[in-house]
Amino acid sequence: KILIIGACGQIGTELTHSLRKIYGTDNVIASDIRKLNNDVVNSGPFEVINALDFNQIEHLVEVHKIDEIYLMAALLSATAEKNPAFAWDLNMNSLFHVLNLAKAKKIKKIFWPSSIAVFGPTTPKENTPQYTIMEPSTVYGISKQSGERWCEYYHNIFGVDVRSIRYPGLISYSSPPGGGTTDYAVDIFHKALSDKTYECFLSSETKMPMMYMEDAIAATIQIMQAPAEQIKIRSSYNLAAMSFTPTEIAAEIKKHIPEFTITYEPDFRQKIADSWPASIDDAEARKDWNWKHKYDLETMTVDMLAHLK
Ligand code: VAH
Repeated sequence: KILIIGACGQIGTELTHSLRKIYGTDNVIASDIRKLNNDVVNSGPFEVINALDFNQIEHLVEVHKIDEIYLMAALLSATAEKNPAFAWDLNMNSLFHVLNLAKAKKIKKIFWPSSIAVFGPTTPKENTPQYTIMEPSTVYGISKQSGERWCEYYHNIFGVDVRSIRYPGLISYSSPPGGGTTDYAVDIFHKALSDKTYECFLSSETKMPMMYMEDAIAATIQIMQAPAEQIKIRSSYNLAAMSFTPTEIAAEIKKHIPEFTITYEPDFRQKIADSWPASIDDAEARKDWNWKHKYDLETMTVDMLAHLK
């Protein structure tokens, strides 16, 4: 059985639905820090747990006979800058708890999300390679880089089957924009429909790697279903689909909502965005477990607007 920790988050929400479709609702236990009244909670088994409480996680694993954990709980980049100590604690110690359960053979497999936030201002910005300089300058990025080191260590030393993806900015219609710096690309759709205008917290030419949530979920399930011998990288795989600027996504939305306008008021998140790559080289993921994306800016915009209308 599968346990998703952080099932009410941006990725967790969609991941829960997709995994339940594949493995059956009763075989996918959703959990989060609080019981929200949403369809993840109401559509199948749900438990309230604190990702920082080892005993709570261990108890769930025993009671539900869990053999795989998807650990999706974390503070994202912008939120983490406001709560550095808690962000480090949550992002790191929840990972140690899950890694140690696998080390003790209580579970068989782990998925842990990393991020393009592991790259920093000294990383080559275009077509950022799998192996390169990584000096993350955000609390979130530092925690994700450290987490990658520990995943690889637990695999090499204790044989833990942990798999990870460096997600780009993710865009989805099923959860509201969160504490991510890339979440302007989610909010812009909501505001385009409700207000016909959007005040963007990044400058117009801020180019970032992005991906539609459907692709991100497909990649997550693909890497977890791949035979272990195909997973050559046990830190975390670069993954890419598209890159665009606020100007470009605004122009795409205007094709559907001609009266839409955008203004720019960069805030503290500009510095975070400027520290990240503009585009990512994900050749290893495409080679090792034949990853390929489906959605580009045009098809994503059509799908987002269709679901949010
Ligand atoms: C964030 N959406 O903005 C996340 C992600 C690459 C960005 O890690 O913090």
